[in-house]
Amino acid sequence: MSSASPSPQVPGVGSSGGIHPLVEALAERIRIAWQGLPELAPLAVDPDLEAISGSLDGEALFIRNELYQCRGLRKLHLETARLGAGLRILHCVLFPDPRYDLPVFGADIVAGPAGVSAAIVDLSPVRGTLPEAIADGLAALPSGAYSQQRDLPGWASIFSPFVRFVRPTSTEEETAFLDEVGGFLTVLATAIGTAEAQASDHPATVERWQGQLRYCKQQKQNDKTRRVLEKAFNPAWADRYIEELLFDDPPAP
Ligand code: BLA
Repeated sequence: MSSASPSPQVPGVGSSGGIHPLVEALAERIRIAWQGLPELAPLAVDPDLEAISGSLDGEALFIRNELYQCRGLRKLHLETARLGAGLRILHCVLFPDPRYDLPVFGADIVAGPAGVSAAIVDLSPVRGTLPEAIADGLAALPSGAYSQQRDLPGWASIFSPFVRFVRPTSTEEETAFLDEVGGFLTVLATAIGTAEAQASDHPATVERWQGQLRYCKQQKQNDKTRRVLEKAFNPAWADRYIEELLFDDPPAP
């Protein structure tokens, strides 16, 4: 197996092979949603984890990471990647500041040469169930019709009853998924707009922090993510990337 050596050059996102149209469109939708968030500010990221490029068996590899924080969210993370064998990935997680009663937003798209195999979006509770206003907001969203629903793996017990996990099989279904993610982001943005911080040592804050620890622990059980990163780079690098960037333990509030 050949492996790429990660190097800190900024890759040509959108050129040289490009990324999948759904990945591109959703990334744009997410970036636009972020612009409306209060006190949005870039979050420092280790330069050698921010933009990674290389090649695997002659194919271009790249990972682009965009990280921000805002009032109510401690870490907004969008990753767009092309990793070997034409695999395109969008990974987005918005981690709340645990002082706020907000859920974790997560979305993932995995596309291969044969099309999109996985598209998932959720607002996941960090303390029992979702805050009522969030659950009501999600319940009121129109839901798309998909011909192929997918079953969640065991570690996915962190997701809410509103989680959407599908394999879109047409442009119409891809558009429906895009709109659904847009709806989830609007529900979250509305909640951020009215959320008030509780004290760092409030028991509810501590519980929400523990809920984020659990969220990260469960996500790290997704062997599919690890396997792809190990193959494209190497096991030690994949481990560091997962532990330090994708699902690093949240700092104590
Ligand atoms: C599945 N994630 C996958 C798959 C791959 C990746 C290759 C298998 C595709 C398939 O089952 O069709 C790979 N995902 C990645 C990589 C990254 C990534 C390499 O994000 C990042 C570098 N995963 C997440 C988040 C969620 C998520 C935030 O990172 C949800 C909010 C979900 N991915 C998720 C789920 C599966 C998946 C539920 C299906 C797992 C399974 O069926 O076992």
